[in-house]
Amino acid sequence: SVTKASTLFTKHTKALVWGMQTRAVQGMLDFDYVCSREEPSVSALIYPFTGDHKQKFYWGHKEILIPVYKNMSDAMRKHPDVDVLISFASLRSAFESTMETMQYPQIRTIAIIAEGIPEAHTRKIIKAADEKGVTLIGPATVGGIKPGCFKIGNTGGMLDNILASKLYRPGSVAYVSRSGGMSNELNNIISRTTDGVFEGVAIGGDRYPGSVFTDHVLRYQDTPGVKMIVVLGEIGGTEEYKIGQAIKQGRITKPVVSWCIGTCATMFSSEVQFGHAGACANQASETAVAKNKALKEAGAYVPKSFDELGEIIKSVYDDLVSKGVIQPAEEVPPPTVPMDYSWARELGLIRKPASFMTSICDERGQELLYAGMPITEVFKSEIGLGGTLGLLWFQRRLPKYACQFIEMCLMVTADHGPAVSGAHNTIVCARAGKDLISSLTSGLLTIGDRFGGALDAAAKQFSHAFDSGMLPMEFVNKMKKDGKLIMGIGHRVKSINNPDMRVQILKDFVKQNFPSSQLLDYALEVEKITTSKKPNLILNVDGFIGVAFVDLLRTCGGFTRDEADEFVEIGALNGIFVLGRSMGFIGHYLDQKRLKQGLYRHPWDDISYVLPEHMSM
Ligand code: Q5B
Repeated sequence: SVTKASTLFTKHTKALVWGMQTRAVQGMLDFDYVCSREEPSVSALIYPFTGDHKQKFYWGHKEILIPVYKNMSDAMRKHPDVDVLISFASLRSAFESTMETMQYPQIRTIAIIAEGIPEAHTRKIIKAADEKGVTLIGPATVGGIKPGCFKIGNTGGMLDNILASKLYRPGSVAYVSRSGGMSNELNNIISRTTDGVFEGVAIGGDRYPGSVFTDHVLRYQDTPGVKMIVVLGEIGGTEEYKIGQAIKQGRITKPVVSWCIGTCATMFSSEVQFGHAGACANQASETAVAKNKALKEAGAYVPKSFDELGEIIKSVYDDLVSKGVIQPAEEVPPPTVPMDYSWARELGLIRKPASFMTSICDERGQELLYAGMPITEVFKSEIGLGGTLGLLWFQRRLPKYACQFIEMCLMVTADHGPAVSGAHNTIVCARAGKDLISSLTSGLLTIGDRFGGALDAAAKQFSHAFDSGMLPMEFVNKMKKDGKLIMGIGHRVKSINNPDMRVQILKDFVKQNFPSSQLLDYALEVEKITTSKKPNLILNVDGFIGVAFVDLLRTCGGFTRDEADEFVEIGALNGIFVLGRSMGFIGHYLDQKRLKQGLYRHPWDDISYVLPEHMSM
């Protein structure tokens, strides 16, 4: 097999990342930045599921674009200086993509993050890597870190962790562990007890890791910057014995502090499989206790328990400092990396005025809330459409009769035939080939003072007159004097001789259920006066709903007087007609489509052309 590199990473290492792991890549770039690297360590991403494009990342304060390639060949060709590939491929695609990676001689190190790759595949990958002199880190690992130089993916955790463990500059202690999680703990312990980490690799917990403890320990032995080595082994396998042998043979001369996790396995009567696939002792020699003993006998510094690991590391380090082997470097503060907005917000470090406010609905949590009421509760308490409208429009859980009244209003306003302005427009629009939304809105846009949109104005005019103590007759006379129409009075086809049953139905309900109908009663007195003048000047459906709604808001007990007035003021009531009649307009649209009605053209004989006479000059 070809000799593998002993230095895997430098300040100039460039990597390709396989997989769209944008958070991990940003973590690597932030690490690079605090290490004062001149250039980002990630040259490009490979992602076979989208076309070639560029992805935005931060480099310190600046935004940069990093290319994403669909094909590995393009990435390799365009970035010949890359010698590391970090593979976030899934356990299903990792084999194929890693084998493909090894076809490119420029790649000297591959980190494989995926867990659960079939062992047969891993063994084939290892064989190919040995033949080609490629160093593997993983599978089933976060990877590794070389402070001041390079970080694989998510190793070392978030930036605050990197800073706390001083991983932005090299120390003198190199470590190798199986577990990625424990490598974070080692970063922490080593940074507290020594001048810091020189390099750390987590080889992964599989039975067949791509590189083994000895590979890295020997590299560290041959690396001048490394002054002491920490090995965090675990139950399962016999790799740790090879380190013991290398110490005995004098191949490893640097102090080795070592501990094998899993000594508690002796407390169990049967074999214990720990978290990692390889963490199981199949024979006595594979137990953590046996391996710790052997390493101690070989000359490694072995604590009595994991708790003492930090103390031993410290005493070995202090000894090296006192002998002058290690001369701790002066601390240089790292450059500041701006914190991500979302993270800073989560930590409560920043605040910003929101661009908009909302108070009716919250969809962010596990369950949708309507005015604070979970959607399951909306259904459980059977508040219906009226109750839902009460929550979303009025932010109140309205009494049952109020919910019923709202639903009745929606039902009576749902349609009034094809001849009314709005339905006519919807029909014409549908017949011109337009879609549902265009046809619906074309109908809705006709709703106004004269047609269907008189609810708010009626509510305001009648309540203003009533509240100011005007007698019904005084009100009618004043409106006439001012030359104003009374909103909610009058109908094109309905009259006292042809009463509007919709209004009658609502009236019966209000009389039976509302605690008070003062404004309605006032409006009915006005109606008596107007109909005495002309029989079609009835309190129409708009006017009825308008005044009855004022009674409802004022007397249902859910609103203060100011709140009730505010809803009228801001125009909530026309919404009832708009919502109800939308049902009808949609019905007319569908009807026209179903009846396959062609383009409508108004007949000439129904148009009176009243152009000015042609004038000759
Ligand atoms: N006069 C509704 O008018 C209509 C008067 C009035 C004092 C009044 C008219 C009006 C106020 C707005 C209103 C909602 C345009 C109506 C609706 C939904 C619908 C529709 C449907 C559905 C009808 C004749 C004479 C004149 C006028 C006087 C009329 N209204 N005086 N106050 N309010 N009302 N809109 O029949 O002396 O002869 O000059 O604007 O409430 O839209 O089904 O069709 O469900 O779809 O065209 O129900 O009342 O009468 O304008 O020719 O007036 O009565 O001053 O007096 P008409 P006009 P004079 S419900």
